[in-house]
Amino acid sequence: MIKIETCLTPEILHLHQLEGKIAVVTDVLRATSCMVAGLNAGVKSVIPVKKVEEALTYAAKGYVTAGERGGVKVEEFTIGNSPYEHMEEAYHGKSICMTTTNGTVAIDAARKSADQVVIGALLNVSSIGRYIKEQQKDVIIICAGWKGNPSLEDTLFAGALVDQLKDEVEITDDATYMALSQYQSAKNNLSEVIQNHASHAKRLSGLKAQNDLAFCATEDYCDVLPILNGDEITIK
Ligand code: 3SL
Repeated sequence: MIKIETCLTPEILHLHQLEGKIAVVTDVLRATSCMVAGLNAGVKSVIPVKKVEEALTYAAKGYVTAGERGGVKVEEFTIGNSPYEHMEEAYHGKSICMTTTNGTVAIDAARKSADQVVIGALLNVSSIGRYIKEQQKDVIIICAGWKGNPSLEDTLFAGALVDQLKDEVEITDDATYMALSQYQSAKNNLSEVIQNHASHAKRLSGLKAQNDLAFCATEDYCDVLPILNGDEITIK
């Protein structure tokens, strides 16, 4: 049976073993939602990097650059971190180099030892579920959280994924069980729960990003499976 565990924040990733596992990295608000939505719309690939300076070296080579610090677009970048920007036609067929406060940091941590890194959001949760059933490998869900703290929206994604897999996986830690029960109690009004209770939703509302909140809370908006290959995330 597939074993599944959840790391609620990258700060405690050192307590988990990633070798041989599929790491599903999520940052529902908003990094992985941007990646999923952009790739689904026609973006060719996403290159996640940890630092703004690194992204600027891609900018110098003519790449589109995207991301934020403190939720706000980095001035020199082409676009910020709204999924609506990532879906714009201007970026179809292009590779986007992206750096964000938590999401790309979690991807960077996962890539060091996981067997595969797949990018999850509520937007593509069923597609991830199907892939895991196909692969029959152990899984770790890595939630990006916010600056070392767990976040409600990423925990809900973990629960949504486990809910789909619950008859076929062995839950090996309390965090996964907590995520599953949190999701099961919120699943009929996910968007409201996220908008009313997630601290990052409140932060983003202050930045006038309310439209992103409802979009990122949409389960199964699309059916794509973004996977990290080398330095690039592409759709399988
Ligand atoms: O922390 C992150 O990686 C971002 O997704 C944060 S924000 O939603 O763009 O503020």
